[in-house]
Amino acid sequence: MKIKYVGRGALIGAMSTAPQIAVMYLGKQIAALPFVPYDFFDWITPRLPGPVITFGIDRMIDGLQLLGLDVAATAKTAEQILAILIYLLLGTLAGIIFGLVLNRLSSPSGWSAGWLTGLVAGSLFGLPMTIISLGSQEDGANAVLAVPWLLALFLGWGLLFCEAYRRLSDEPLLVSEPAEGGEIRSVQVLNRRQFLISLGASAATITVAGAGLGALLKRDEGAGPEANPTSPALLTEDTTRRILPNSDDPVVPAPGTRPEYTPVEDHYKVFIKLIPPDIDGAAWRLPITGLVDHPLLLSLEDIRTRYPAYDQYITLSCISGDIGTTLISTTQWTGARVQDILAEAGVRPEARFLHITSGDGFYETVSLNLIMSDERILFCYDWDGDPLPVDHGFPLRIWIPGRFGMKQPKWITAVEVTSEYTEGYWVRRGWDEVAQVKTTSVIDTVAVDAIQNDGNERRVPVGGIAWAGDRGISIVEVRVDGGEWQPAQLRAPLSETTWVIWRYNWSFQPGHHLFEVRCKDRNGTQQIERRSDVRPSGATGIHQREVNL
Ligand SMILES: Nc1nc2c(c(=O)[nH]1)N[C@H]1C(S)=C(S)[C@@H](COP(=O)(O)O)O[C@H]1N2
Ligand SMILES: [Mo]
Repeated sequence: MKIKYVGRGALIGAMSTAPQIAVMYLGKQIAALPFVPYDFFDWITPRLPGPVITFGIDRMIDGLQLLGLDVAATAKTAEQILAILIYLLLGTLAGIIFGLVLNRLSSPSGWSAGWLTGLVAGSLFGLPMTIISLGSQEDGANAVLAVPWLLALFLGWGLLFCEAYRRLSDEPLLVSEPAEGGEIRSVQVLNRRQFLISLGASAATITVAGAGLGALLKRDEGAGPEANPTSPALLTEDTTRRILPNSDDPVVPAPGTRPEYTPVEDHYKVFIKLIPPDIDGAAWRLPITGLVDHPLLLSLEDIRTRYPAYDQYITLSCISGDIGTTLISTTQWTGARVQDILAEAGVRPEARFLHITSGDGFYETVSLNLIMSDERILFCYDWDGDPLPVDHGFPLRIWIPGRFGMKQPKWITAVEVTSEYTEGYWVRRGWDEVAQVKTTSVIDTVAVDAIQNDGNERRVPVGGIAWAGDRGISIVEVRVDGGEWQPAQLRAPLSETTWVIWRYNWSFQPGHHLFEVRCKDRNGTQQIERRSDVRPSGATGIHQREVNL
């Protein structure tokens, strides 16, 4: 009996929630109105214990890899789908709970005010959701429109839910039309069935139409910095004909090696929110406050023009990437030295740390000792000669050589100079405090379709990357089928802070083979061969590739 009620509540809950999601999505695409499934997901994830999130992320990455998908490109989409499913589940759960309550209330008079019950149910579900959603909106989001919009959507949800529940209940719950005659029961059953079918059909129609229209109207999410360029001159630079500093190097990458310079649109992306903050570059100001003699309030133009600009080819990598990860990319970064900006602010002697906060709620603490000992640390505003893309931290992000991405905030909104240490966003969730990158090497290709004849020998180009952050790479070695380690050729890197492309010409033998690679950093320190997991300090181990020839 109870099971039946639970099932009914779940069904109607889901049927009321699906079209609501679709209409919300439409509102988001047309008028940038709040989309509660994303807001709820972004609200709940930082409140879950760190291991739960990282476990979820790991399983998702595993799943995507199992499906043969490019993790860097699909992780966000998968997360967004997950957010929608979670919200649908929430609506289903609300349906179950309200359904059970309604059954309790369905004593003779309890139902006479069906619409009132609907409004109450809608408010009970909608009020917390509205508060969460409004709390997550960026400054400037239109609350004047958002509040009535969400109110209408949730009251509508409650009315639809209660009306459908009443109509589908076995007992004639609403007594305003008393049953007459003997065959009324079968008529009711027929009505219920018809009603269920038409409810399902309308829910499906609204869902499909809303989602489809929404997808059609999808606002161009990448339009941010391009839409209001702060430095038009830089946009005219032709980046397709960029001449790389090592273009005359004799070591040619083995065919199938990843591009040495990652096209910006292919650069891996990691961020905590489902949708990155879209900051207005013209209105944005960076406050530098705390233990300084002269607090600063800098515009993007100030940072571009008041301090010398430095270009640096940089490889960035995510600590959550396993051995052979795709969460690593290389581009040219441009910015001002953090040392130069702090010199103008005048850091007081008792200051020890920079506390950096971001537009998406991310935060990280950087030690002043580190900053004062490394002039290369930059506040960056350009990538590949153009303003940072929205996804990559427009208008400003920091670069700290030799550290994983998790220590390097994007979308910086404030810098406070302090004497107090506070744990950064991911440190608080159990990841390494220092997050120094691990020395790593990867086999990208065993290019059997590019065999070269070298005298009597047939040689197969094998190649990939090696990386040790700013520690550089001195040696890469390859071994086949557990034999001797053989040195590979190294291509000059784009800079001392990028990966190195290596190549090894292996003399062809048919059969099944195991290829392995290892490397040493510039100091001669061997990469750690022992296998360890990504958490908490980044993966170690030897990358392998099996090939059937
Ligand atoms: N504000 C903010 N900064 C952030 C993050 C974030 O979620 N929010 N993610 C960090 C992590 S974990 C990584 S790996 C890098 C990724 O930078 P990218 O997306 O530009 O490649 O940004 C770092 N900076
Ligand atoms: Mo990361």
